[in-house]
Amino acid sequence: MRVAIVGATGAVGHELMQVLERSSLKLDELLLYASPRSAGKTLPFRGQDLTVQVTPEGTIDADVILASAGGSVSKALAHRWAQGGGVVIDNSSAFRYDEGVPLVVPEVNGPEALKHQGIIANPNCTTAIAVVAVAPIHRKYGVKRMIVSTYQATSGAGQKGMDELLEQTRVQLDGGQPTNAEFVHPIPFNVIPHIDVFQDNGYTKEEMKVAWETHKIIGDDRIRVSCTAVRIPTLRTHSEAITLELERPATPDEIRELLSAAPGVEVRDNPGEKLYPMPLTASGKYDVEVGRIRQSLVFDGGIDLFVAGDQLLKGAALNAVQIAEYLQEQGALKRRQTA
Ligand code: A2P
Ligand code: 11C
Repeated sequence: MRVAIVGATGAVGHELMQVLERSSLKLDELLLYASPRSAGKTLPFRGQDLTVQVTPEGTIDADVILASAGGSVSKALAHRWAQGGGVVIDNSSAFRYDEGVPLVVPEVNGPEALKHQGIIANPNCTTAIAVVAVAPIHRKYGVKRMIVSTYQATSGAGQKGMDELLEQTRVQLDGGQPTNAEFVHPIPFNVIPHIDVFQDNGYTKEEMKVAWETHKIIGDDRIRVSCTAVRIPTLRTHSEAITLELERPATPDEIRELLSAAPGVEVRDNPGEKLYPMPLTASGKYDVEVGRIRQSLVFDGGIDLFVAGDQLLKGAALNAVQIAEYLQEQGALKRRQTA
């Protein structure tokens, strides 16, 4: 089987290679693509140096094409890459809301992936991390309302975002004035309640993605979702405070027990031992940490919790590879017949 990574030199591309090294995918050959700037560069994979090539504008001769080079590149080229019958698993927001394009978190709605017509969308990282915890609760107790406040790492803006945090922190510590390019304001020692563009309703697009994508992944658009998305000066894990109003009341113990058995979740919830989700412990981890589980003081029988999930892993690269693994397990990785 041949797998291709488009955007191999980026932050998610790097993680895709790490995750593929440990994956159960029966991978015979890996093709690496990026912009012309990176052509000829080599990247190590399984003890070999693989050469990065310029991203094709036509068919990619691979069974799985993991794309993470941004929405405009995917929008322009993904359909052409898939013309050889391979499946594109796209990390951008280009196709997420299109009919006929499954939006998949395998633990939540894996079978949707089998309905693809050449492209499967990987969700927004904030949403993917939230639904791993919220979907099992919805299935058992019925989520009526979901209020989310996020603490999002600079990795959400790619390698350049993480570089800006490190470089501009040094500038500020040296007494200089930090500047900003990837973020709308300087990020060191700051929090910025503005990710992506503002919509007519006063919410940002990042905030609306949490609502739109939660509905599509969980498959229930009756859940009322409100999100405040905030960038914080951390490197790579998104954290989220989530309040849930439930149709059927649940106790914190019941939620702890439910989530302890949920795939992709690590319950980390022992305040007496100072154990709760944090970027420090969740970074580099496949599971999403869930803790601070407590009874809501606002909604009777509702639940408050806190999650932390590695934005580059479950929020991007890991979820994409898990989709490919799911297709393989289901015997659905044969190339499609294309006209
Ligand atoms: P390059 O490194 O050659 O610029 P990140 O999200 O970390 O910034 O990474 C973005 C990824 O997308 C990089 O691998 C980058 O390659 C790639 N990329 C950016 N623009 C294009 C393009 N026009 N065509 C193909 N790949 C692109
Ligand atoms: C961020 N969540 O943290 C964004 C990055 O819809 O794929 C991912 C944007 C997306 O900036």
